[in-house]
Amino acid sequence: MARLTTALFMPTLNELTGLRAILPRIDPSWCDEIVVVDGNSTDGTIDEVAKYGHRLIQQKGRGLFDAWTTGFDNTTSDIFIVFTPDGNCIPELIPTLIAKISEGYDMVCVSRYLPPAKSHDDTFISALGNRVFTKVINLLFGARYTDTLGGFRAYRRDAILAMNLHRQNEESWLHRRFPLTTTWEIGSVCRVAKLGLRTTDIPGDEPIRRGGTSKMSVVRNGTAGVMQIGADFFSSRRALERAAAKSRRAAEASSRS
Ligand SMILES: Nc1nc2c(ncn2[C@@H]2O[C@H](COP(=O)(O)OP(=O)(O)O)[C@@H](O)[C@H]2O)c(=O)[nH]1
Ligand SMILES: [Mg+2]
Repeated sequence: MARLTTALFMPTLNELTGLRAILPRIDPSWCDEIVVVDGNSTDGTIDEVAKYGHRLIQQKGRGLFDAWTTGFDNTTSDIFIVFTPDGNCIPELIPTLIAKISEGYDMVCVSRYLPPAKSHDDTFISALGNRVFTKVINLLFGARYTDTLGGFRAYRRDAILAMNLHRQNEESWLHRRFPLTTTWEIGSVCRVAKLGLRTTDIPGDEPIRRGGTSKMSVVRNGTAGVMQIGADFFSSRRALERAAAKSRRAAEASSRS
């Protein structure tokens, strides 16, 4: 089988300290594309990325969901890896993620709760939130995830298209009115299970964040997460396939014009 190509996507918003520590540990030969999507940083993040010659895209929209989508829409590789350069992800795991997808998985999650891995960054609330979300999702979708909120993952490009992850916020009136998705984590774990795609977890510690501050809001993300699980649970597989087909047609039409 031909070698799969890989895109590494990194979102940044005032992440200079993290970038200084993490970028030297990323070997560009691991990937075919490296794209940084920046949310208009003002702390020198942009200059730091430029030193490494990675492709930098300034986000036009706002928020993390928009950053994920911008990264995806600007890459073409077979594998799409989401990696936050804030110290929370171990770059040396990237080759393992690529190898696992190449074995035939559609999504591979770096799990902070699959022994012997552990999170050094969790607060009491985030640890509890993770446990509850993972238990509920496993129960509702008949899955066996160990970390449903971790963002460090590899996806097969075709699987993202089939799950319509990049267009989730446009799927229905409900999604447009109340953006249910703050990023892709919850949609993907629900939809991989719904579509019967292949997934696995690999253990990976979550080191402490380097500098900067988390922009994650427990209330906002928690509420959006609960609403999204509900929306994915009650919508049919057929509706998901229709939404994915609609996005595909829209993409084809815009590439022709
Ligand atoms: N492009 C972009 N990146 C963001 C935005 N918000 C956060 N980030 C980056 O996304 C990653 C995760 O961010 P954060 O909100 O701090 O979440 P946490 O680290 O999971 O607590 C970090 O690398 C941030 O710099 C945003 O609005 N746009
Ligand atoms: Mg983080």
